[in-house]
Amino acid sequence: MQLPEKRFVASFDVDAQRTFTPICPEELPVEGGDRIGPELNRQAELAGWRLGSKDSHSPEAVWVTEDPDKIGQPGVEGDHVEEHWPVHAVPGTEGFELIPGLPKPADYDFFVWKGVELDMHPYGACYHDMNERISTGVIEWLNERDVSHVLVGGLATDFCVKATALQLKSAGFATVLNLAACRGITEDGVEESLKTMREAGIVTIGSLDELVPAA
Ligand code: VGL
Repeated sequence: MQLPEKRFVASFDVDAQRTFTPICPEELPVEGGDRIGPELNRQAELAGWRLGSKDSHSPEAVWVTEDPDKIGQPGVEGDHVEEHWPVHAVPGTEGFELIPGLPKPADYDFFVWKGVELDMHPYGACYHDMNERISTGVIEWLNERDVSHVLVGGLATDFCVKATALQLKSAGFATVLNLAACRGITEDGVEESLKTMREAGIVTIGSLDELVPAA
C-alpha cells in the first residue's frame, strides 16, 4: 500500500500495556505481548502523529471475576460491559504501564485512558461507551489534522485492537492493521477478528515492508 506524506498518517498503539503480557501472569497475559515495542516504534516512524491508549480499570469494576470459567464470558449486568475479566490495568500497578521500549504517555501526540467507570469496559479506543455515542476525541483530533491513514498495532488483536481498527475504518480512515505489531488472546479469536476486519475493508499487513512511504 502506498502511504501519503507523513503528516496525513497516524500510528496508534492500542493498549500496549504490561497487563496483557507475560510480565503480569495474574492479569491477562498474551504470549509475546511484551515483544511488540520495537515494531510499534518502527510503525510510528512512518507516521507524522503517534496516538496511544491505555485500559485504566478499578479493581472494583462490575466485570471483575476470579473464576477462571467466567473469564472472557458474557453475562455481566450493564449496557457498557460485555465480558467478565480478571482485575487488570489498575493505575499505580505494573500492569498499567506501557510495555518496555515505548515512549511515556506524555510523549505521544494524543492519548486515551479508557474504562475508568466501574460499569463501562469499552474495547475500542474511539468511544467510551459500547453504543459509540461518547467520543474519546480520537476521530475529531485526526480529522482536524486531515489525517487519512492510520497504522494500528497493540494488544490484544481479538479485542481492543479489532474494535479500535473497526471504529477508525467506520470513521472513514484508511486503516492498516500491522500484524507484526499486535498479539491476540486466542488463535480462533484472532482468525475470526481478522476476517471481520478484512470484510470491513481494513488492510492487514504481515510487516511494514508491505507499505510504500511517500517519496
Ligand atoms: C482487552 C480483554 C479485556 C484488550 C481488554 O485490550 O484487548 N482484552 N480487556
